[in-house]
Amino acid sequence: GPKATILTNDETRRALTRIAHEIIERNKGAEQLALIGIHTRGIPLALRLAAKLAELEGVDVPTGRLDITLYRDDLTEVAHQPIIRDTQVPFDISQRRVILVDDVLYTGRTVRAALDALIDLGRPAGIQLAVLVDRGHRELPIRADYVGKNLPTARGELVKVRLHETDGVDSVELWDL
Ligand code: 3GP
Ligand code: 5GP
Ligand code: MG
Repeated sequence: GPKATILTNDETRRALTRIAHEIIERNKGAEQLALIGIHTRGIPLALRLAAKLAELEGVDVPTGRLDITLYRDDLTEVAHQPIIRDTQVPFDISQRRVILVDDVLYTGRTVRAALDALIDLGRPAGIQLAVLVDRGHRELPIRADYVGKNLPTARGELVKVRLHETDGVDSVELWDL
C-alpha cells in the first residue's frame, strides 16, 4: 500500500488552479502561449490547464502532445535514453511561449528530450516547464517553473499519480518500489 498520500483529489485540483494563476501572472495573460503535454499523464494535465486558462482569461491556448519513452538497453540499469515516439503539435510554436507539462519531474532526461523535439519544430519565444510533482534527483541542469508539490524522495520510492481521465480518480501517493 501507499506510504503516504501526497495530494488528495481537492489538493490536486487546487494545485492546478494555482499553477494556472502563476502562468497568467508570469506571462501577463495567456496570449501567445502554447501547452505541450508529455506522454500519458502530462496530456490530461495540459488540457486541464488549458481549460483553466480559458476560464480565467478567455483565451484558447493551443495544446499539443509529445510521447517520449524511456528506452532501456538494460532492464536493471537506470541509465536510460529517452526517445521521441510521437509528436502531435498541430500549430506553429514560433513566437509562442511554450509550456511543457509533465506529471513527475525526476532526472530531467525526459524534459531534455522534449526540448530537443520542440526546438526541431520551430523557434519558440521561450519554453517553460510545469509539473505536478518534483521528486528531486536531477541528473541534468533542468528545473520547473511551476510545481504542484515539491516532494523529496528516495530513489527507491515511486510517486503514483492518478488522474480522472486515465484512472478515474485524482490522487498522488508515495510508494516503495
Ligand atoms: P505517466 O506515463 O502517466 O507519466 O508507467 C506508469 C507510470 O509510471 C508512468 O506515468 C510513468 O511516468 C511512471 N514512472 C515512474 N517511475 C518511472 C521511471 O523511472 N521511468 C518511467 N518511464 N516511468 C516512470
Ligand atoms: P525523468 O527521470 O526523465 O525526469 O522522468 C522520466 C519520466 O518518468 C517522466 O515522464 C516522469 O513523469 C516519469 N517519472 C519519473 N519518476 C516518476 C515517479 O516516481 N512517478 C511517476 N508517476 N512518474 C515518474
Ligand atoms: Mg510522466
